[in-house]
Amino acid sequence: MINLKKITKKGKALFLAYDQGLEHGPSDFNDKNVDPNYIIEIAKKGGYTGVVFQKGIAEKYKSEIKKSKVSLILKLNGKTNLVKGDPISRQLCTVKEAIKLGAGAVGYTIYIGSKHESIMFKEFENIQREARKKGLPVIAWIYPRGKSIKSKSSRELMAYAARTGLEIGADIIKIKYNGKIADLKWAVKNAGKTRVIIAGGVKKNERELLRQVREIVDAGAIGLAIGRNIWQNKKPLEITKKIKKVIWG
Ligand code: FBP
Repeated sequence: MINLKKITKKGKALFLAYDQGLEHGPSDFNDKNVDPNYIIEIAKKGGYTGVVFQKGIAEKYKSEIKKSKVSLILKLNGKTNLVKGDPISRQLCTVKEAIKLGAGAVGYTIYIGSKHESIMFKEFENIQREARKKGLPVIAWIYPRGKSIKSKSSRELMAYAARTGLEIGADIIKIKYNGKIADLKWAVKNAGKTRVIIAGGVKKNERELLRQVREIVDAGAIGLAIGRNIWQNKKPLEITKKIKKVIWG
């Protein structure tokens, strides 16, 4: 089994996700959170077990990330949201480069159901093999997307995403929660020994967010990789503290 100690605490995880500048564009940002240093500061002061960046930010802010002592999770692929149709996210960085940048884990997004999924599976295969050799954990963001998935239920898709992660050799999979705890429990079961974390999604009110975190923990997921709900919050450290209390007690 791969060692997840660098990116977990007592077996649980809280990652601060900040790849939205590429995935969504600057529309997610304001004057404060547009600055990667603001995110590094939250990750450090908030005691996050990892911070997710693309290669460019990891390079330009290398010394600040190192100083923060927060584990770097390097996203190895990405895309903008400007292209429409079945999504494909291609590799933008190698495992070797990630290690050079000090990464404690690497991440890769696969859009299952997209007509391009086989290309992403192929890239993931190479990344997973390379990461295994170096003892680096691999986190797969698995999002069902594309024309072909329209008729499938969210329960079926969530469990399929989780199971895919186990089948392809991910150490952790990041999936989206449909809001039904019974469905998430089933997805976690399908992931077997692969750990499950949940994406934050669009910013919601505090009560709703904390209720979801409670359910995520109760369903057996090990935590979250969350972005907008933290750095779009006016008091990111306060909300972080509340989330941590639910995860770690
Ligand atoms: P959020 O907590 O902000 O949703 O971030 C989680 C995340 O998985 C990011 O890593 C990624 O950029 C984004 O969500 C993908 O969102 P989308 O569903 O729009 O593709």
